[in-house]
Amino acid sequence: MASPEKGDDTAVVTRTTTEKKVERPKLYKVLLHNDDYTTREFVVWILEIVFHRGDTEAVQIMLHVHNKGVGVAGIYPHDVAEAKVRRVTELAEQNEFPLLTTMEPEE
Ligand code: TYC
Repeated sequence: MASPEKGDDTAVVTRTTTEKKVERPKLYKVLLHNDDYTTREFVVWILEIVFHRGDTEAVQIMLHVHNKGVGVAGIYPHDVAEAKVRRVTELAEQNEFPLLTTMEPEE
């Protein structure tokens, strides 16, 4: 149990060794950005292969990015989000598309 300690006019709460604070891992949005050169087909393929989206959802996300300029491909812990960004960048380069992907902390 946490116990307040006195000593001055500030209450201090300490934790015992058995009381574990459970931290939720911070999550990151992986964003796809629109451009004029990457094909719609390639973006849909990326969403299916890298982000495990079904065909209908992949097309919806691609169209959202195409129309709005940016969109969320998926939300992951930091290391997973980083790996997805690297994989998309690698596949885009191999296929000579300028497709840009970034990550940002979720609220
Ligand atoms: N705007 C591209 C086109 O019309 C399609 C596109 C969609 C490109 C999403 C990038 O992240 C993107 N061919």
